[in-house]
Amino acid sequence: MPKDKIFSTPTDPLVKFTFDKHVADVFPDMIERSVPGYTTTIAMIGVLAGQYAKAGTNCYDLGSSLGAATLAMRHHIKEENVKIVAVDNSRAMIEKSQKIIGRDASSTEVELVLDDILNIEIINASVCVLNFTLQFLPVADRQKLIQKIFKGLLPGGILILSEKIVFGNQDEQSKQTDWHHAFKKANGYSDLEVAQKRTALENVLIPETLEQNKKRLFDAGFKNVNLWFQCFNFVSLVAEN
Ligand code: GEK
Repeated sequence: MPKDKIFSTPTDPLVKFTFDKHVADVFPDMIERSVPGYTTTIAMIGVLAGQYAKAGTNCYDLGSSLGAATLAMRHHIKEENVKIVAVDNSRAMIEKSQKIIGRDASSTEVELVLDDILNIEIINASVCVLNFTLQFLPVADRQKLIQKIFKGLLPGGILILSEKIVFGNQDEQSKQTDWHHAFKKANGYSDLEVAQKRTALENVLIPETLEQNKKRLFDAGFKNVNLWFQCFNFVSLVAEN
């Protein structure tokens, strides 16, 4: 697995973080060492998809990157005629994921789509996944995306929403941020890498509170919203329609 060294040398001026070829090339290492619990969220997306995907429906992986959640779903779905639609607006990610998914022999159909998740249609869906993607959308666009997902889900369908979050309480915010940085350092990132990545992500990754995320889901019409996972300032929710 190629190692992420993108922010290892001092860079001035730092450019805004984008999901380009350099990032796609090191993405599995980057996300595993940066997002506490990432491997668990991927594994449980598979488990949940195995439970909720219905025959003859679509499952959506929105902001699919290299297709880790798509593959997890694919390995657990046993129902017939399910199609997984994986969408990402990074050409580098889609091209690389095409190769990775091409090497996987499972039978569930996968369609890769290079587009903005705000543009695509969501129809006949039993499972939708936003695994650390919503945080990269402009805040003003988030409600209409969640609304579109709600409308595209069949009765009994679910949205799995994983996000980095912030805390209303300043003391908790500062402690959880410290703990997250300690996690990154324990995974081999230097102070410089942590600091430069943080700056590059400013106004690119915009986290909200758990309450704001839950409210958005309820406002869209979801009946039940359950927190199934939290590790420091990273959470995952299951919303049922
Ligand atoms: C995983 N879910 O491995 N439209 C489409 N894609 C987008 C958009 C958009 N508007 N904005 C961002 N992306 C993956 C991890 S990474 C999370 C998701 C992270 C894409 C972007 O190109 C990138 O591939 C992904 O969302 C976010 O389970 O890097 O922290």
